[in-house]
Amino acid sequence: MKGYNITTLNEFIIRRQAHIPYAKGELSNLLHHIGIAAKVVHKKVNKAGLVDVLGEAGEVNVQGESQQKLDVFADMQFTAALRDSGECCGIASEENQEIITFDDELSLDGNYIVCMDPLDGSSNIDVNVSIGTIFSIYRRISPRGEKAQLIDFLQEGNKQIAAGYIIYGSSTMLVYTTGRGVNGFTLDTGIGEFCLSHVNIKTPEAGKIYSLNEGNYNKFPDGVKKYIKYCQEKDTETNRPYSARYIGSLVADFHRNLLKGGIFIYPETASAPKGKLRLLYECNPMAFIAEQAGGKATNGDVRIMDIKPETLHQRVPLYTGSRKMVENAKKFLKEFGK
Ligand code: P6P
Repeated sequence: MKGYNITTLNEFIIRRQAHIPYAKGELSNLLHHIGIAAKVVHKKVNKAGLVDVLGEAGEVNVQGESQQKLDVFADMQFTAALRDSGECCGIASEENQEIITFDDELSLDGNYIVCMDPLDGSSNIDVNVSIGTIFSIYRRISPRGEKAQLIDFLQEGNKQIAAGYIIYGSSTMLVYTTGRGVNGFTLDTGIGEFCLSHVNIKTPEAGKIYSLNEGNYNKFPDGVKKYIKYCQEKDTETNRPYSARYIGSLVADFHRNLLKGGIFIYPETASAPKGKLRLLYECNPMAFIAEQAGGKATNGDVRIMDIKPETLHQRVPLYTGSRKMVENAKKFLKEFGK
């Protein structure tokens, strides 16, 4: 009999594995290593103001964005943890132009690949705003024992085996799904464990929050402009006006809406016809979580997870969150134009 009533991430993963026939613990081991890297990055993020990890690393990443030192640190930590797991044969990261293949014997036999944004929202690091790590896990398509190939990474989001994020905020939480619901774990720094804190998260069917960067208003499609005005109109029957909430850190905006209900939108704009967010390691994992929590995720036309990726860093528009709000926003796009 345990002397405490907490369930740690590892206990939860192993307990869930017991329900999966023929599960050999490979995915469990991979998720365990992601948890380890998350704790290491948490420690560094929490000290960001104290140690010399603030400011730019002087490099720029494939997106042309200046790499903050914590970006580089997080990329290194998650890459090392995924390699150490022996279950992952390669990764696609926001911080690297090409895929990274792990060529040691154990990893070559790894059954999984991971797409990740090691530190999303990094422009918020030095102003102490919540940031996050996002990951998406697939079974490889290429033969085990050989190097991972690009085809392993260009799979539709509906092929994801698992997806999740870590939010480094007022507390550090790891939220993930393996297709059997969404669960959240809060890091208890006293014992160094992620402890189950949000069981079987379901996002409200409708909410009162809309999240998008209204600074881009003039560049939005008419359907988005009309939807924003709809959100701002007074109508007590439909709980409007909604509240505008936008942190500028996808993980933070998504997590708030997941728990409270709401819609997050990063649409195409005149200057960014495909939007800004990346399909493989931002939109697909968030879409998997949103749908598993009862919400939706679309590019304005089709389900995010049905989009066939063409390139690693492909961008797509994203409308995600409460089912009724996403469906309503789509109606505005259909009627007034994307
Ligand atoms: P904007 C952070 O750089 C990010 O990739 C996401 O985390 C966030 O949702 C988005 O960009 C914010 O973009 O153009 O509103 O600053």
